[in-house]
Amino acid sequence: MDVVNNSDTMDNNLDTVDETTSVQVKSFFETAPILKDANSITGKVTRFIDQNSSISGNEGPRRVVCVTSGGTTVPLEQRCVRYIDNFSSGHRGATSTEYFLKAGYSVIFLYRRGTCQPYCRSLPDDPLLECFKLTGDSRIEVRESHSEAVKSTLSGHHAAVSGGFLLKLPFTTIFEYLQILRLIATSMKNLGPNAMFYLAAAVSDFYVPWESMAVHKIQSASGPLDMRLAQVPKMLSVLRKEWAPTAFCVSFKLETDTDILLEKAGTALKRYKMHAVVANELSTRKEVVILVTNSGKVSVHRENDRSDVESPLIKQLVEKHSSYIKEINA
Ligand code: 9Z3
Repeated sequence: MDVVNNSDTMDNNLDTVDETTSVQVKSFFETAPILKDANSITGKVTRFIDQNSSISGNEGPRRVVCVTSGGTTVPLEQRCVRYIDNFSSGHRGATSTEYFLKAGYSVIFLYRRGTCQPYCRSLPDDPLLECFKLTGDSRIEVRESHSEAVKSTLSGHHAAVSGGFLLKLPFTTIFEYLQILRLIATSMKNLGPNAMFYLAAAVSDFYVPWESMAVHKIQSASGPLDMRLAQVPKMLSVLRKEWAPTAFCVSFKLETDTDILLEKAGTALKRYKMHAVVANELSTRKEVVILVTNSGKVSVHRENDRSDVESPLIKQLVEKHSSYIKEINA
């Protein structure tokens, strides 16, 4: 595969997106396939934000976080038969959502269809088939062995959804993901510093632009496949500078080579003006992450192998978000 890898130019301007990124972003959205159900998604997001921003507690207006989760796909054909995917299970996003809800945040959970869902971690992979059984008189019963897991899933999920604190929005492709993220971000702009972005989704770096994509299934009879992938424009700087400039932004940096992880995380922090970057290595990502901010780097570990690294991580981020809100409002 011939990968087009335009090297990033360091963007030194604090307030505006550099010209090249701006052109790439514009072209990405102008040529992307139209987002299905855009009106319905906009309606859901607007209602959710209106309802939650009108709730006030001891610490001011209720905070709203957009948690992104799972991996984006890159279609290779417009009538898609094949696509490029990545490893992300959505565990990080789903688990973090539970801890944000527990900390009193409302959550817009932007997740890849079919990946992990909040409160469902303790359920078996096929809950309907394994958790339930049919009784002799055709009623459905929870199997004793799974009743605790089902109870905690139902009660957690019910409290969040029926309370109106959790909005779940699915995506599959990179085109859907970025269009919905933009829609959410521009709607969250009015929340000012009470908004947070927690960008845990594994977002494709390369894609096939819609207009240069084969319409029908690519034929194997033509021999080996040469394909040109363009670079996905760096949306983090646009999110930060244009879509929701006063929101608290946390991005993730994933590497498999620990020697370059912290350097790359530090660069992302500065280049995209993030408030925090969570650095993680593929094989240890459930045990330890490193929280990189302007005040330094802190390792965050899970307490034991039955606990979640997201618990101390979200605690620290909530504290940092509180300081940020105070600073902005001072
Ligand atoms: C992460 O680094 C997440 O922590 C994981 C979580 C994807 C590793 P799982 O879903 O894994 O629980 O299986 N997410 C961000 C990865 C990413 O695409 N980062 C971009 C980059 O590294 C910046 S936005 O360039």
